[in-house]
Amino acid sequence: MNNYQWYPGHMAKALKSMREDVKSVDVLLELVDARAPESTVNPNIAELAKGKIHILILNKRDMADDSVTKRWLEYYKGKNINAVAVDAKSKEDIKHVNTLIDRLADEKFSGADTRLAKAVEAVGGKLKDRSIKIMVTGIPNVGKSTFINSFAGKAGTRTGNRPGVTKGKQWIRIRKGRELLDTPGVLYVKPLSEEAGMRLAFIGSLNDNNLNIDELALDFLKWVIVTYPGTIIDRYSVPEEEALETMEAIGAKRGALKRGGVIDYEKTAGIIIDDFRNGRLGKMSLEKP
Ligand SMILES: Nc1nc2c(ncn2[C@@H]2O[C@H](COP(=O)(O)OP(=O)(O)O)[C@@H](O)[C@H]2O)c(=O)[nH]1
Ligand SMILES: [Mg+2]
Repeated sequence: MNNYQWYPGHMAKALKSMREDVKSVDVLLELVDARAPESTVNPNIAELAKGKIHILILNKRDMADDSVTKRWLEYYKGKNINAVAVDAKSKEDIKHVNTLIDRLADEKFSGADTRLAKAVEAVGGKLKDRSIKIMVTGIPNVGKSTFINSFAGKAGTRTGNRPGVTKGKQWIRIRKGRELLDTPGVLYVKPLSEEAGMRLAFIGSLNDNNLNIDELALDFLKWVIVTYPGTIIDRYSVPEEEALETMEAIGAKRGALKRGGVIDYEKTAGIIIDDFRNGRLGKMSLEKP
C-alpha cells in the first residue's frame, strides 16, 4: 500500500474557509518549502489568487541547498512568478518580503488610487487611505506561524474583528498602510506522484500519525545516500550501504536497541527523520527545477 496518502475531506473544508477570508485580501503570501517548492505549492492557488498580488515565499531557505534555491528563483523569474527565498527567522529576509510587497503594491494600486483620489477631490471629498490587506497561506509545516510571528513583529497590533473575516480571526496592523491576517489559510495538497508524497512526508507536511515511520526512514536513506553521498557517513559514522543495512548500523551505533539487542527500527527511524527535519544532516534540496 502507498505510505503517502492524503485526505480529500480536509482539503475541501480548508478551501471553504480560505475562500471566505481571501475575499478581503490584496496580497497572498504563499509559503512553500524551499527544499521542495513544486510539491508544497498550493493546489488551488490560481483560483484564490486571481486579481491579487501573489508572492511565492520559498521558506526554510536556510535548510535548502543554496545553489538549487538560486535555480528555483531563476525558474520562477522566467515564468513571471514573484518569488523570494527566506528564512522566516531572519529579519533581513523579512525586510526583503516587505520591499517586494511595497514595489508590487505600488505598481498595482497607486495609479488606480491616484485617479480615484482625484475624482473624489473633484467633487469636494477626500479619499481615506486604504490599508493593503495581506494573508499568508500554505500547506502544513511550511512555517506559516513562524513567518507570521516574524512578519508581524513587535509592532503588530490587533485591529479587532472586521466584517468579511471568519470569526476568531483578526487583522494585525504591521505598519502604516499594511495589515496582516493573524491566521494563515491552511491548504492541503494531493501529491502528484508517490515521490511527491514522499517528499511531503520527509519534511513533515503529511500527518505523521498516518505514516509508517520505518518505511519513511528507509525511503529517506535510499534517497539521501544517492543524492547527497557522504551525509550519513559524516553524521553517524556508518558506511552507506543498502538502506536497511545502513539503518541497522545507525540503530546499533546509537544504541537504539530492544531487549535482546535487536535493532529498534521505529526508534532508529525517528532519529534519522528528526535529524533531517531539524537540519542536522545539512542543507539539502529535495527537488530541482
Ligand atoms: N530552519 C527553519 N525552520 C523554520 C523556518 N520556518 C519555520 N521553521 C520551523 O518549521 C516548523 C514548522 O513551523 P510552523 O511555523 O509551525 O509551520 P506551520 O505549520 O506552517 O504553521 C517549526 O519547527 C519551525 O520552527 C525557517 O525559515 N527555517
Ligand atoms: Mg501553524
